[in-house]
Amino acid sequence: MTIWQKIKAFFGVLDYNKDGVVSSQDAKDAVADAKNKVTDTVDEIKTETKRRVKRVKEEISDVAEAAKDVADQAGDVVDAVKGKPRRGRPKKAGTKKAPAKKK
Ligand SMILES: [Ca+2]
Repeated sequence: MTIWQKIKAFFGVLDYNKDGVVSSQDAKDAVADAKNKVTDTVDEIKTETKRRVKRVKEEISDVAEAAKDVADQAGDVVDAVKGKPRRGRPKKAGTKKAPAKKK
């Protein structure tokens, strides 16, 4: 590398906004870009965190739903202990009974 190439390369590093002039504006632009990068990263993290929180809430909701079933079934166990006949699962609204199989 010739001395001139070295000077040009050094100038290229200092001339951050590539306007051909090394000035305080280069430093300002470099700081502004760094700030924007940090802001973008923070925004990405916020979005990802929101998405995960939403997903976790969905899963917790599913667990709560399952826990209700467990509570119902536990009641059936208590009834069985007491000698009551099997009640079966309550029919869900909108679910049709499967057609009877031919023998
Ligand atoms: Ca510049």
